[in-house]
Amino acid sequence: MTRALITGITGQDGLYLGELLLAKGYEVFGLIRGQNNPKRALVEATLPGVKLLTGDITDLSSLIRVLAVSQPDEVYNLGAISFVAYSWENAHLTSDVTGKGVLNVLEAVRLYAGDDLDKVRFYQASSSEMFGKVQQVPQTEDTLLWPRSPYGVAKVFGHYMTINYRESYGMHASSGILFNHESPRRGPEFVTRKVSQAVARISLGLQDEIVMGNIDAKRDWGFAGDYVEAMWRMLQQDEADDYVIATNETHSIRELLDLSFRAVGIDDWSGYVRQDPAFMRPAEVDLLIGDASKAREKLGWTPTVGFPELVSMMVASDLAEQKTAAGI
Ligand code: NDP
Ligand code: GDR
Repeated sequence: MTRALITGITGQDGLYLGELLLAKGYEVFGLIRGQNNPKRALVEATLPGVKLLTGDITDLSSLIRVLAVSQPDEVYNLGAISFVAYSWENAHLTSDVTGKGVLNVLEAVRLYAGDDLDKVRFYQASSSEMFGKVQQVPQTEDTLLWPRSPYGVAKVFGHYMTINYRESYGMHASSGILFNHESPRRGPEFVTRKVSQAVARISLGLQDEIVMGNIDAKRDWGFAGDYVEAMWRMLQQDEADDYVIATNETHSIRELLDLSFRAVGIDDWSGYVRQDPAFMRPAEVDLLIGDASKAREKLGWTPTVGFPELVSMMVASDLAEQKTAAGI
């Protein structure tokens, strides 16, 4: 039985990846932090049979213990402070978790593997946020990195550290440069879920408006279920490498609002949306659009869910959830 260790198991991607690996017959271990993590029950209900081990990616000693206990063939490092807006207000913490945390996991893997580095394969959750200031569109594995947030800078550190462990020690360490991916499991702080939740509540008469930041930014949005498949495929390759994972389409937040409101029968949303500088970022990433040709050619990976389908899926899920919560 192949064994996998997932950090960030309580997050959106951790849940989808856990489901994928369990369906493939893996023994799945998840790193869970805190003495009483509120998401433990959700993870155990979603991933029957998962083995949760306590630890934190800022604590190398905990990682050494978790590697020794789980003895994984594959390690997926998804754990991070992942909310870009939060990273300006918590820049040191974000650097420690999202940046140096990667080094801790790589080092724990190296210590665990000893002389036999081939026995473990490592995946790093890199991000399109590393591209930041627009240099080139669409963005590829070779596009210059120019991060625009403490989160983006921390991800660049983790990305190059992963490449460095591959080149220095010959570790099978791959990095997925994933563009935004969403789902009904997306945290409500991110724009797609914030909008799908609010639109569902507005259509049910439970909320009056949504307060937004910059609605002209553009993102390349895919479905999280598709993206975890790409992570797994990277670790099945003979050679470790870096891959852009994206849909090759970009849409503005305005288009997200259009489609989301239309999904509940509202064509003119201008009266429901207010902008507030509190949601504007000190520096914005204006345009992301990824070229995933390399992943298509080498991994045989293509996205299966388009933007309109993704929006409908999220609004439908939030409508059902809000109706249940309100007893409608
Ligand atoms: P989430 O924010 O949903 O999940 C983040 C996970 O990291 C949670 O399980 C969280 O655990 C865990 N975590 C936070 N701090 C620590 C820590 N100190 N030690 C161990 N674990 C920690 O993110 P996603 O699932 O959306 O993303 C997964 C990864 O992919 C992240 O690294 C993210 O930066 C990256 N990424 C995501 C993209 C996206 O569009 N979703 C795109 C590109 C990259 P807890 O519940 O305890 O807080
Ligand atoms: P992002 O995702 O920063 O791209 O990072 P997010 O959904 O937070 O923002 C996307 C864009 O929407 C604009 N925006 C708003 N965003 C939020 N959250 N709330 C608002 O009210 C709002 N109004 C406008 C933002 O300014 C931005 O331009 C996500 C995370 O998952 C990262 O971890 C990951 O690395 C990247 O995607 C790829």
